[in-house]
Amino acid sequence: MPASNPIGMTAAVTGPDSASAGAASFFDFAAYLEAARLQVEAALDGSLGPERPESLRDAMRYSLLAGGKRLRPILCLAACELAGGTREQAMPTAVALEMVHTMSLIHDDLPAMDNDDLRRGRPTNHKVYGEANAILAGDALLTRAFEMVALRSPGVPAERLLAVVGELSLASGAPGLVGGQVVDLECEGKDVDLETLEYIHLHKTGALLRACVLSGALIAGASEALLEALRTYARGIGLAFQIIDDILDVTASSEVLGKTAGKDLTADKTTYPKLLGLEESRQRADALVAEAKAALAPYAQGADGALKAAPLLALADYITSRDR
Ligand code: GRG
Repeated sequence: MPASNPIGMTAAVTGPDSASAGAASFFDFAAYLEAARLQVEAALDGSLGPERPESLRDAMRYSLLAGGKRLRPILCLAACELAGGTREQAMPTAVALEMVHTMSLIHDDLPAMDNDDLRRGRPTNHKVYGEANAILAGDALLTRAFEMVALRSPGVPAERLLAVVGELSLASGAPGLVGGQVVDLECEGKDVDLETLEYIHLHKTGALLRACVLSGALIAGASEALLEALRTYARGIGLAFQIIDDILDVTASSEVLGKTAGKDLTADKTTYPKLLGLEESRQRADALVAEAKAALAPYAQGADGALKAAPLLALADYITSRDR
């Protein structure tokens, strides 16, 4: 039974094994997503303390509270719950992940990088606050992210927080976002093969999505077996997410996307549709999502019959069905 959710996509309201488990296994993904999103929005709103000067606080808040799908924090919360933890335990880290993501969007939009005017349906940070302030707002969000984990995560054992700091560092730095961005910029205007394209996206986009699910699970003290399943899940959704992003860049409007559509073509970037065509790109995204979901099959149903992995399974489907 499809349901339209409040962020503009059609979600399947389904359990992970609805065919065999019957009506009791139905999971209302639209309701789940909206409730989690509202909790994340409230936590984000409360996360920026009395930053001084006010101009810095305004620039940080402008981008952090500009909307967006909040997919990364929701993935973190869902992974924590799958591993037996609570939303309260994971929320500071979920906020931290959205801060890192927002920082990367602010910096990506700068004239020295992708040079864009529109993000999340509004003028980009540097268009409103100037380039220097946009860089500094990004820097402040990045460092505040680590503060959220290290100093504002009550009730989580210190060694688990240390592991989360490790994942966040790997995802943000040269082994993740920064490395992927550098290769992406170096490849502009060049012919890029599928292997290099995959490298770019596993680092630029995939690394942070991986950190989201791993850190959520680490907070709850997940087993190595579950962490390994989540690494496979994250690889699948990370690449699928980017393939869909590439497809939407050519098929959706700037109005719906909230960012400039057709950007990859004008920046002469290699994309999945350019290498594989639209149809094969979509098939590849579907196959990656199927792989991601298969990795979580052993965790689909808890001993108590609860649909433990339902949110992560539905989030994987959402990645390919989203329209923005
Ligand atoms: C300074 C440490 C440091 C890193 C910056 C700029 C940069 C390095 C990396 C660029 C990373 C980047 C912008 C990747 C694109 C990821 C992507 C597909 C973003 C869109 O994500 P959505 O669709 O956006 O989830 P919303 O707005 O919904 O959150």
